[in-house]
Amino acid sequence: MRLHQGPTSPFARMVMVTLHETGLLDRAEIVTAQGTPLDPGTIPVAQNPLGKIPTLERPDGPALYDSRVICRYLDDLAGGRLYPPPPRLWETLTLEATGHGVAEAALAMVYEGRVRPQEARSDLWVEGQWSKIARALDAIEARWMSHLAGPLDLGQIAVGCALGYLDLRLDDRAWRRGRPALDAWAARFLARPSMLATRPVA
Ligand SMILES: N[C@@H](CCC(=O)N[C@@H](CS)C(=O)NCC(=O)O)C(=O)O
Repeated sequence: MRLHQGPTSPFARMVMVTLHETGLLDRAEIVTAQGTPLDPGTIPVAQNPLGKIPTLERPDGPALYDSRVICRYLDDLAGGRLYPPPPRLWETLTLEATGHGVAEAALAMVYEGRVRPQEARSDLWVEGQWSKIARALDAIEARWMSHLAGPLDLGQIAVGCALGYLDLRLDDRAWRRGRPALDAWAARFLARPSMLATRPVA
């Protein structure tokens, strides 16, 4: 397998953490790729026409994307420990989607400041993205702490990687303020060996 990924991408990190947690890291060649919506750069568009990382090339089938598909594929290869059976599965997938939504909104804020042409930037739109993140983190603090305390799954990995991305790129927003339970969980989760091994390098 060949994984195209980027050292600061929260979505690529979800896949890298899954490789660590499933013990499959040795089976994947890790290739660094970089691109933006304005220029796909070294992202393999022949394998992923959306021009995004992560993308996983497989020896025995078409390339896989996006990160949710890749994580599920890797977990299946490893025996299926990180997606529990229903009914808990529905919680896991919803929490995973919440982590993705936070990462997507954060990436949109970062692209607005770094990639979108100056004259097209909108503070109002950036604040709209932050509102999504703030609401999602409040919901996790209020309703998801017992799930986060349970056995490791892709919901936890997605939330952990999304929070790591907020620390990396939107530290000034101080997401921990007013969310003590999530703060305490993140402190423990970010110290997992798989999270330490995949810390983003800016
Ligand atoms: N939903 C996708 C999102 C992937 C994504 O947006 N990756 C970013 C890097 S963090 C990217 O490739 N950006 C380039 C682009 O959007 O053109 C996933 O989960 O894999």
